Amino acid sequence: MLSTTPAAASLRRDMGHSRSDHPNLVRLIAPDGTAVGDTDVGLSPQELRELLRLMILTRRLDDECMALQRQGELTVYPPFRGQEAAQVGSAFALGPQDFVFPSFRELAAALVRGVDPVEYLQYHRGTWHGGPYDPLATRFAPICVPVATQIVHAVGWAMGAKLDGKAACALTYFGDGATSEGDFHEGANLAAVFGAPVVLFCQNNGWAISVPLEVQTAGPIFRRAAGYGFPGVQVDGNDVLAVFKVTKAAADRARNGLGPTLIEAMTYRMGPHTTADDSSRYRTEEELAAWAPRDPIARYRRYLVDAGVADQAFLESCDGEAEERVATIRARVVGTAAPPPSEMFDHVFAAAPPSLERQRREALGDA
Ligand SMILES: Cc1ncc(C[n+]2csc(CCOP(=O)(O)OP(=O)(O)O)c2C)c(N)n1
Ligand SMILES: [Mg+2]
Repeated sequence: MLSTTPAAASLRRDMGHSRSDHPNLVRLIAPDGTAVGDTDVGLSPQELRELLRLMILTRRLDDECMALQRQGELTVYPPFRGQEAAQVGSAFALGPQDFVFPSFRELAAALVRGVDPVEYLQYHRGTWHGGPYDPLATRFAPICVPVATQIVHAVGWAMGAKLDGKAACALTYFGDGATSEGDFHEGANLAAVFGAPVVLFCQNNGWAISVPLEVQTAGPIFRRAAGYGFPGVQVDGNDVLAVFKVTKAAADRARNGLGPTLIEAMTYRMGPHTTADDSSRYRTEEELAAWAPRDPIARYRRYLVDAGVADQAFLESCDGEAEERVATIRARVVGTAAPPPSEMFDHVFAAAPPSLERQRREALGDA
């Protein structure tokens, strides 16, 4: 396990998760809620409020999932606290015809896309493999734990969409750590050569389990796009409007036949890697404290209230709705029964070979 040494910490400042280090970072709302760019991104006041409502709801759900795991109702859970703007802003920018290829930390994006969170959470409850939601109906591919493999799935889907003449794009989520995998390179290169309509959306949350960014990657991730021959953009991943804007532009570009875009959303994982991880063993309280004031929800709430788009009554309704909806989700998750043990022998062979039949009889005790 790697720790953050003083040298690594100073490198971290140089590589930076802060704006001064990256003058090209796209940011429309500063951490204190003031507008620093053109915040007219083409959304109506109702849609602007919807972004906040979704971030409040998904954070409340994320908290509940942590509690459900601690109570033994989920086996393991990877929280996304801190990454709400990156996921909500990007998923909100897609059209119904587009297809999302997630990693394993995108419950917020799933909810925005209309995936039933109870069906999604069956994966983490261990009651079904891969999530029983219908990927075709929701246009949200199954949760993908093998790091970076979803990138090549997305590129393949996008190449197919292009061959079929569909005006649709794929968007794939992956982390900073995933960009060290061959699948990232292979997917990006293939997408470029074939002009595949795909958005490569990297949530750079600073860590790949206990490996900090500066030990993982020596240069800014978004700059790699230039080497493949397509645009790369770095965005403040905790600024929901900026994320929406760059993702919408990348998706429009892809659907218009102009090929891929790499988006690097600078964000931070406020929780542990998963419920099986103790992040206090490898990162400091100071680092967490430095990210707290950059919270994506507090910043956007402040902006909307100051702009007169949201009022106290709206904020209270968001909290109330989140409580209610999450209570229903909890009850349905807890009420999901384990499948019968016999199911582990199903779904592999159309006609089970004798050896499997024998194992089935031994395991289930039926002759
Ligand atoms: C191919 C592969 N190697 C290793 C792992 C173990 N693993 C799971 S998540 C993870 C780190 C991923 O980091 P990053 O891509 O930054 O995503 P994040 O967890 O920060 O969202 C690793 C190494 C895995 N699941 N798949
Ligand atoms: Mg990461």
